[in-house]
Amino acid sequence: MSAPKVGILMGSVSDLGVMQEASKILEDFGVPYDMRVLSAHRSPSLTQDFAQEAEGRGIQVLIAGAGAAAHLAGVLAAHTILPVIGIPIDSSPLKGLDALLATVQMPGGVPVSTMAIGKAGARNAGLVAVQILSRSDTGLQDKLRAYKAAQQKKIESIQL
Ligand code: RP5
Repeated sequence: MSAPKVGILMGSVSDLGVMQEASKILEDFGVPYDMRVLSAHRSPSLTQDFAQEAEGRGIQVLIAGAGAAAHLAGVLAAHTILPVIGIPIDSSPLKGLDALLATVQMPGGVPVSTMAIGKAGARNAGLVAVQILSRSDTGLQDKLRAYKAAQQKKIESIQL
């Protein structure tokens, strides 16, 4: 198996159903990834270690999903220069609005590129990771063009 180029992290195994939308995209584009449960609150030192070691392992992008008081993406961003894409997960009574604000409202200097709440956000996180990697990979550029063309074809084929 090839070395992972993307890290997919989630705060709890209960986030897996959402985060698999990101991993499916990476599989479709043939991008190797390392997917793990890492909690900013429940396993802070493991989270820090992962963030600090990721770049040296050849990982180029981190995708992090968490719900409620969602600090995972921000904590990862604090410990790495890799781009971090955050996904707010709708796992709390506030249906992800809490996670959205916690993920998107990073203080200046520590960016987290925040996607939409839930599955659409996870899917788009996978696509943004592919877009970042595609800047130095023409094969991925071709696959992204084909992905866009397929979406357009689907719309064109709708007959009401
Ligand atoms: C967050 O709390 C996780 O990312 C998850 O979305 C939420 C609930 O976690 P569990 O109590 O289901 O483990 O940290």
